Amino acid sequence: MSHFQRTEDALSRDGVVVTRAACPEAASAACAACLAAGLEGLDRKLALPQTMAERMRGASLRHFVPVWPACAAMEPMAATLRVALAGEAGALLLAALGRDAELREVQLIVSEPGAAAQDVHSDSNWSADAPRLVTMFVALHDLLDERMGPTFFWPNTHAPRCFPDEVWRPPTELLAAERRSVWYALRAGDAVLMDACTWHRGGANTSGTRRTLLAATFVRDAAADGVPRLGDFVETRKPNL
Ligand SMILES: O=C(O)CCC(=O)C(=O)O
Repeated sequence: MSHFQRTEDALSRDGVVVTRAACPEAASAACAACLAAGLEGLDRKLALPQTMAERMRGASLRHFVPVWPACAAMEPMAATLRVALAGEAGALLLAALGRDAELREVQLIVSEPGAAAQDVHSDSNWSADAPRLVTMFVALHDLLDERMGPTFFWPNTHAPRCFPDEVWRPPTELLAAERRSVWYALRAGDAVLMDACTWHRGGANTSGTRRTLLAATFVRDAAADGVPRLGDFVETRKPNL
C-alpha cells in the first residue's frame, strides 16, 4: 500500500490526518504573505464595532477573521490554499470530496498569548444525510511548541462506528477525558485535514507568541453556482506520494 493510500485510509478511519507541505520554501513564503494580510484584516476587524455573532461569542483572545467572502485581500489567502493543496492535502481532499466541493468558509484563527483552551467540540453533528464536510487547518508559521496552543484532535470520534453502540456522540469534557487526543507539530504550510464531526479544541496559548492558522472548509456535493470550489485551488494530477 502506498503512503498516499495509507493517509487516505487514515482520514476516513480516524477523521483526522496531518499532511506536509509539498514545497516547504514556497509554502513558507505564501504563508508569510497570508499571515501579514490576515493580521492586517484582524486589526481592521478589531477597530470596527462587533457583529452580533462576535458579541454572542463573548470576549476572547481567540479571533476568527473571515477571509471569504468578506475579505478584500483574498489573493494571499488563495495563494496559500493553492500551495497547501499542491501536495498530499489536495490529493486527499479531491479523493474525499471531488473537484466540485464548495469552499464553504475560509478564516484565520488567531490565538493571542493568554488565550484559554476552547471547550472540546465538533464543528458538525453527525447525520446520515449530511454531505461530507472537511476542514483543512494550514499552519501559517512553524507551530512546534505545545505552549503555543495547537489544536488538539480526538481521532476516531467522527462517525457512529467509533462508538461502542455505533451511535455518534457530541463531545463532553467527561467523554473526551476517556479518549486519547493528539496534536501535530507543524511547519509553515503543513496542514491538518479534519472531518467536521471530529472532536477537537484549540489549546491554551501559554507562550508569548501569537498563533495563527488558516482554516478552509470544503463541502461535498454543493449545488450553488458561482462559488469557489476545491478544483479552483488544486491540480487534478495526483502527486507522486
Ligand atoms: O483555534 C484552534 O486551534 C481551533 C479552533 C477551531 O477549530 C474551532 O473553533 O472550531
